[in-house]
Amino acid sequence: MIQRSFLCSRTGAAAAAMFALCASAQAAVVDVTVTVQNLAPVNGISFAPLHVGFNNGSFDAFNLGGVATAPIISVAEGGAGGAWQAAFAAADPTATRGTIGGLLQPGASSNLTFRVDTALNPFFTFGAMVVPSNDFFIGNDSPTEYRLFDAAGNLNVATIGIKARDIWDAGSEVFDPAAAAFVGNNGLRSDQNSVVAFNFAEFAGFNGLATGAGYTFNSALTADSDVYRISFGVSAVPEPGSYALMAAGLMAVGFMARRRRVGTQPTDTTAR
Ligand SMILES: [Ca+2]
Ligand SMILES: [Ca+2]
Repeated sequence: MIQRSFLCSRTGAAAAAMFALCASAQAAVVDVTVTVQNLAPVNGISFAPLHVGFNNGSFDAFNLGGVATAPIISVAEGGAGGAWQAAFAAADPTATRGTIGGLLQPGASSNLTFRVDTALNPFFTFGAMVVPSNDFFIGNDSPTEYRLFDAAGNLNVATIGIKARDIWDAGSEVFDPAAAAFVGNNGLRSDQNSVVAFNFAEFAGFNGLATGAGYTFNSALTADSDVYRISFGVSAVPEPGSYALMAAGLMAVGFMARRRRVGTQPTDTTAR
């Protein structure tokens, strides 16, 4: 009787510990699939690859009304984003960063899955060049605008919808169809020396030009036009460590149960 209750409490404590460990691991780390969609009208704007970072909310790439600096210019002029990624890594070394897809034409979508620590990196920051343009981009001004995960690790934001009026002009390169990415010669660009502002009207200035993707551009945008959507899907991560711990716990429970069963048998007739 004493031995039985001892076994039960030990088994109960071990199980509780295992569940606590597994639960915390699942709450903190998840796989997040990010899907991006170009919702612009046919033959309208396309998007360069989307640069993203799951982060602690400390990296601020630009400000409305402020002079664009190298990180956001690397996104807005050409879309490569090298300086943006480097500055992000320097500001927030434990952020989970990446780049999704290639050139995203109207109607197209792409996705990529990231393993994210939701406690360490609850915020989401993004940036992509919009083409054709000299220096237009999409992105979040406030680094804490999109808190994807709450303290318990639950997904708070299912989608981020972007309209034409949300598109930024970096103010770093003069509007010039001859020098614009996707329709012109990038080598001809010249400095604008202005500030970051909202701007989608200039896209109409590219109407009728042949794009690098082969279609003839026609903006067809109004302020309310949906142009881009970012969607988030979360799935649990199987934790090898937790499984090993659980297996070890189950083996221990099985061993103790077997020992108890053997110990309660009056005689062992097969031993000899
Ligand atoms: Ca800002
Ligand atoms: Ca500009």
